Amino acid sequence: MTQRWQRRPDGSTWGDWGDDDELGRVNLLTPEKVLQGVREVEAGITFCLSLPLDFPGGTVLNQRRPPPRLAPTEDMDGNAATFYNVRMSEMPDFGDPKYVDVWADDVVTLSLQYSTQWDSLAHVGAEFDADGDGIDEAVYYNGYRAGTDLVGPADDAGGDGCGHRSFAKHLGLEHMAFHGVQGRGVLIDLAHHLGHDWRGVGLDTLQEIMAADDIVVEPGDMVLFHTGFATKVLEWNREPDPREIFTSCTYLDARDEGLLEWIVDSQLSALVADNYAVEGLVGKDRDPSRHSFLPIHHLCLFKLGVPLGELWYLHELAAWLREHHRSRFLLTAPPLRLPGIVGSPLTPIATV
Ligand code: UVW
Repeated sequence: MTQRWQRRPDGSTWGDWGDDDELGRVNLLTPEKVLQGVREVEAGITFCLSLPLDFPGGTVLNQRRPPPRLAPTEDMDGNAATFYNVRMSEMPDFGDPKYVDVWADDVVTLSLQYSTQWDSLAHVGAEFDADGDGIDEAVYYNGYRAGTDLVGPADDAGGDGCGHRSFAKHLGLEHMAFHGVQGRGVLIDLAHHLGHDWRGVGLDTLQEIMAADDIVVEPGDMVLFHTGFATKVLEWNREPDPREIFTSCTYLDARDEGLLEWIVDSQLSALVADNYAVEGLVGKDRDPSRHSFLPIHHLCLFKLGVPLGELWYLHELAAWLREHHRSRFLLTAPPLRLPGIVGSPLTPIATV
């Protein structure tokens, strides 16, 4: 065990699960929490909580994240193999015409946070004086260091000898994948109560909605906010309206201190929404002090160790739960077990 910090951020969970912990509040997904989720299964109906991964379409939402490019694999000469029509007899060293097989193989270039995704604890860190020398350094959850534990092409240690040019030596999503992301999900239906106008939701409104729908969040629950944004993304059919995509539906109001305290106190294990970033990108901030651009990312990923789910698709699940006067379900949502990844596409499943 190596303690990587002398000072931890106020209100953080650093060290609570050990000096080498890389899971944060995912540790609260215990066997008992899985059983609590399983006990919510009554009808045996499943809901896919992912958008098709080539949505939202284009790069309007984020110019750094292009849509996936799917292609056939190349043959041994570097030519794109004929998709669906590669016969064994045409493959090098397998030219025996007695084989009947035809083959399809493909490859994708995928921005891991293009669509339905998990953000890992390696996604957002902060400049913070963790070693107590009076100078801020770039650190992540539990004191893991940029340049040492999370390396990029500019670092001497960049690359892992396996062709990865930038990766999380620590805090990557493979740890969550191996732990297994399963437990009780709780859906809070903002869209039903607030409609589709672009507005922030603070603690008062959240508590009113939770009281109206009889929702209780307990430690370890994974909390999902339905805003209706992903439903609009589907309606735009890969051609999102460049103005509406930034001004539709609700988001969590990160400037509401009470809401941030609720995230801390509720001990939720994961925070998920069907919108772009859980919180809003609300434009120029007049506060001149040094602070986080996205306070909920800072609180969850950097301080608490709470993974964020974004652009999940919650439309049918929300409708079914409302019809049956329920808010809880079994959620199964592992990321890819690809070592070193900062974000991951996934196909979460809700079982009711
Ligand atoms: C933004 O890019 C704003 O959010 P995220 O990286 O969490 O998707």
